[in-house]
Amino acid sequence: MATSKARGTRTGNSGEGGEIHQTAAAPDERITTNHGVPISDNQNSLKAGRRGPTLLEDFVLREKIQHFDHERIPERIVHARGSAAHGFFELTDSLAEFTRAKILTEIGVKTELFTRFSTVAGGAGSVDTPRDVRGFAVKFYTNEGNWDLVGNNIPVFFIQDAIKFPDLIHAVKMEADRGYPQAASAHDTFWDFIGLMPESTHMIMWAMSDRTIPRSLRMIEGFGVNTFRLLNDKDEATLVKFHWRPKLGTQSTCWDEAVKIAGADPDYHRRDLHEAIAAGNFPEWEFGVQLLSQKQADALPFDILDATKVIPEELVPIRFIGRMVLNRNPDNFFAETEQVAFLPTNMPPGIDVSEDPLLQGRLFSYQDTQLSRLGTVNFHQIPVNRAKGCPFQNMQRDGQMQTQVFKGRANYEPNSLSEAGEDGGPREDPAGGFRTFTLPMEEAKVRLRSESFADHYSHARLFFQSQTEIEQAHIASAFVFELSKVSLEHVRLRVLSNLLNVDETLARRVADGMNMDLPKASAPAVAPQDMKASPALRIVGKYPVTLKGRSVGILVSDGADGAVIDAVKKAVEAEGASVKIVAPKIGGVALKGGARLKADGQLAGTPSVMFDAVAIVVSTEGCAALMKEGAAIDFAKDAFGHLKAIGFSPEAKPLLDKAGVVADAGVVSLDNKASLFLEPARTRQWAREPKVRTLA
Ligand code: HDE
Repeated sequence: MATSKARGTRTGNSGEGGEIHQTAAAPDERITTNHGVPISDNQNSLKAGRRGPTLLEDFVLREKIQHFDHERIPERIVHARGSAAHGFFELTDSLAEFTRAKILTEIGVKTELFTRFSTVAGGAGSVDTPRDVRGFAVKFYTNEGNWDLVGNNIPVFFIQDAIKFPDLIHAVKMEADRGYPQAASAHDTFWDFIGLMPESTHMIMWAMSDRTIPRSLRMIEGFGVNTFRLLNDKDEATLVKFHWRPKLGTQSTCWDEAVKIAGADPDYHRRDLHEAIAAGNFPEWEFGVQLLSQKQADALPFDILDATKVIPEELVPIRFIGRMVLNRNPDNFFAETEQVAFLPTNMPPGIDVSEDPLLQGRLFSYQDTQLSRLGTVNFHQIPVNRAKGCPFQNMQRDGQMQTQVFKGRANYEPNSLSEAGEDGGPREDPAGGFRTFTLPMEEAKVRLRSESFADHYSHARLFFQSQTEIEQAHIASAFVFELSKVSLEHVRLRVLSNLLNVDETLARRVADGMNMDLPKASAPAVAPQDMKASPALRIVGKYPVTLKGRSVGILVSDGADGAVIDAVKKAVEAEGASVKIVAPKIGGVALKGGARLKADGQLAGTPSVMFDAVAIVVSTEGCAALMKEGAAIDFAKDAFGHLKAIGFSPEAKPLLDKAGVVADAGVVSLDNKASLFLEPARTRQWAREPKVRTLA
């Protein structure tokens, strides 16, 4: 047990109250009950005799245990697993023509923010790398009130109307009777729902793409998904879609790699974000908008109120107007990451919603869910949720966990108390307050879906046909993987019959991958149209070829050449990547010449899936020893299978041979120059893929 004489703690549970080193601690240092009573012994409960039963009287014990018993709050029904950081937003280009929201008009002003990334389907303790959509929620603490932009890393959604959300989520989560699978869409009920809901086809194409197995939270795009409105001083409206673009580019893992990371490091993304920020490598995103007038929107061949549709950048370009930098880790996971409550209804004056029926449902849901999660209407007073940079004041009073102490009698409005010299409290601000767009409407009240929402396949086709060959193969293979976990044959057939409306070759590849005959195409509500391909929808070829923000692992052994290790390390770090030394034992190795090299990770717990590229620098004897270690063989084999660059000292060759690594442009001897390894290390070796796996 740790002891601290300065703090006057005891040496242990020695009975008789233990030995007291120092009788008094300074009042601001001593541990107290929740009500401030100083505690003399935090090691022993109060007992009737040294070996006797514990007494009910022990309020110190009861308070501590009772608080602990109530430590958990209900996890989010969706997006339960999340990681977050503080940062700032800075505007670089003003939208004053379109909006009166100061955050979008005041160039150079830095606005504090808190951003939480999440997976959707798994529980709070689930792993970071399942195939899943990632949440991308940003709370800007603007000086006109909080603005919460609660988006995803995919620009479209599964459903068109909020009334289907509980069904979608029930279908994707663990199956109701058996309680599994956790954090996985590869099961009967999810695909049953997808097959029966053709409107989900576009989103499912994205979900089966590599976007849902990101390399890092620092490397995902973000989208507001729903269409919003900007309102200027004259209350004129412009329709808007919001975008986040990572400075490091959008990067993904291989599926096999994601599966292995789940075992090797369930907290892979959380750790990566935390470590990058702690090291001062602050992740950054560009913020962009697609702006369009109602007239432009009306001319599009799809309805911008339908969240299953994407507005191709080639049609309406993104105007980049600012940046977000995440530069501070949370101090306390629960207080901040867990208690943060995002509300799509949080918008400063000048930003407004559209009639998107998905968004309309969200306007109710988030406030409602916070009541069950945080248990009180006063959740806005929790520090991470509290508006900063502007007051929040109104006539709402009382309620559980009220922390404000209001003065005076003014708890209603209007009042004339100020005429009697009392404080009358805050008033409406017709000029500067939030105003809703005046939307002309005169229609029958109906429970119907707009016919303009009926085309379920054109955008799915657009997405698939805009992908590179590599990405198309990954999409087809992801369908095969997921559907092969579906035990109900009629469900697989229904999905295939829908896919036929997207792209016949895709449907055939998926059917072949399952060794099934193709059924007839399902009858679409509206015949799909071919659209002009949108290369912006790709990942491959779009991300920068760089080592910046990446990580390289160097596997070493006793007797390895320190100069080679050093050269690789220096070259890699000069490109902005981090290096970790992996050794058979955590104490490190004795290099050639006797110098010791410390290890950052032990081989069995630090497989190559943790890195973007690897180097293997060993001695002849070291290599012989490693060839008896399954973990060392897997290190090389997986790096090769996951299309990573492998730099090696000539002594490592037998290990590479045993691991089945064959020569190609990404397998580089470090004999000549360490820097030769850099070029392949900056990207994945896509050309190798057909050699290491059969894709659909
Ligand atoms: Fe959410 N969503 N959602 N969602 N959502 C929640 O709110 C909901 C949707 C998104 O890090 C919940 O505070 C409905 C689209 C993110 O805390 C809940 C519908 C998009 C997060 C809720 C949607 C999102 C949530 C659960 C269909 C992308 C995590 C906990 C109408 C634009 C925020 C909570 C965080 C969380 C409801 C659809 C993004 C239940 C009813 C579309 C990033 O209120």
